[in-house]
Amino acid sequence: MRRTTKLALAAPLLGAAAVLSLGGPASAASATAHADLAPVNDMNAGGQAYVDVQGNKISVMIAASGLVPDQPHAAHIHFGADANHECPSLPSDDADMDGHLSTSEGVPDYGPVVVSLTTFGPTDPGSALAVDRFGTAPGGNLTYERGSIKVSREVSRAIQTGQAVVVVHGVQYNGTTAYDAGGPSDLDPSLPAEATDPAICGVLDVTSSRGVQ
Ligand SMILES: [Cu+2]
Repeated sequence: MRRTTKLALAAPLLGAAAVLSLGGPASAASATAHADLAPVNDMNAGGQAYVDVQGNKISVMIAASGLVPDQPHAAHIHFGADANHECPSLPSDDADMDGHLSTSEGVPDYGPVVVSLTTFGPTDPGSALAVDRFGTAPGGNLTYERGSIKVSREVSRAIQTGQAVVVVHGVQYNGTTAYDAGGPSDLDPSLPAEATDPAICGVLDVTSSRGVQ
């Protein structure tokens, strides 16, 4: 219930920010984008992501549910110039045919991490697995809000042209609420695959824009 209320409030707020930016410097391109987050692996999870771009700064809001409760969920914006700008799907993108989509198996679709959606501290790709700085989804619900995240011109442009993808990681394969299955993670063999495999994913579609780039 709370999630729905928050989403209903957030969309107009982001829209208002875009309108206000009309009075800003002509060089500061702005856009708002939205992603419908759908399950990548076999989980009953989903959510919404909103990104507001103002030049080289972005504000991000994510509301998701059905995630593994009380466990860290790495969340990123992914983009690669050579990627498909899509989310991966089973079984076609399951390269090793183990029945699960790993983060690496999705890279041809969504590209590498370009922004780490941490709750505090650095947001660069080097923080992609900073598990102590991501949301933990109390009760399976993830609510994330962070403003003034600095991004490169390339990433700003990728979002403004609908080529960036939001991915929230952390899945459940064996019915427990711990990250303890799926074999070793493809990203960090010291972690179980459940901790890093993608849970929900959505392409950021531009909902309004002004002065692209
Ligand atoms: Cu990611």
